[in-house]
Amino acid sequence: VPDRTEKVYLGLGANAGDPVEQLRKAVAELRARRIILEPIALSSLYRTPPWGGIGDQPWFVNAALSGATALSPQELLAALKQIEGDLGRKPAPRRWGPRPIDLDILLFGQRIVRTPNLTIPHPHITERAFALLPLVEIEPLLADPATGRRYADCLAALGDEIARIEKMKDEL
Ligand code: A4P
Ligand code: MG
Repeated sequence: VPDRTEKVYLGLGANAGDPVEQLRKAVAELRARRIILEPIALSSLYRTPPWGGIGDQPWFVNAALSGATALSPQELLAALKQIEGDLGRKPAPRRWGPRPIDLDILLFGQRIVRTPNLTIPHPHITERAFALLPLVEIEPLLADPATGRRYADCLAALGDEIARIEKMKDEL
């Protein structure tokens, strides 16, 4: 085990191909490539309606995980993009189109990162029930490092959005 690791939280999503299988493969690759190290916590899988005015497209399967990493934020982003590509994701023809896998860095320790290609905490996290619900499941007391606001409170404020999300019987 490397002597310097940080705890990170990733959001996983897919709405093309076999989403559950894609998410399982992504987790297997994160482990096999030692991008995410034990202790790893996995959320349930959730079926979620498309968010963000992305038009008529399939529902997503979303999940979250936490684990340790020895990588820097930029190295982690590059490693996630590598896995996305290896799992068949093409550079998107349009923004927010259907994707076989989407791996987002939700949180990286307590760090706040604002660079042109990387924003942590993830920019839309507090508005997205599909990201918050699995995140709060694995870490109920987690708070936003920038504002101190609890993610559980952000989620409660989204109200009716939560009701549309379905917890799945399948697991990661
Ligand atoms: N980037 C910046 N910050 C981050 C970060 N914290 N983690 C940059 C990961 N990437 C980050 O992302 C575009 C660029 O964002 C990356 O190249 C990276 O440099 P992308 O995943 O390649 O493209 P995208 O996903 O099409 O765009 P974007 O804006 O990241 O979309 P999101 O936020 O990923 O949202 N509805 C439901 N129900 N479930 C979903 O999972 N996902 C989206 C896409 C929309 N609606 C959804 C879902
Ligand atoms: Mg993304």
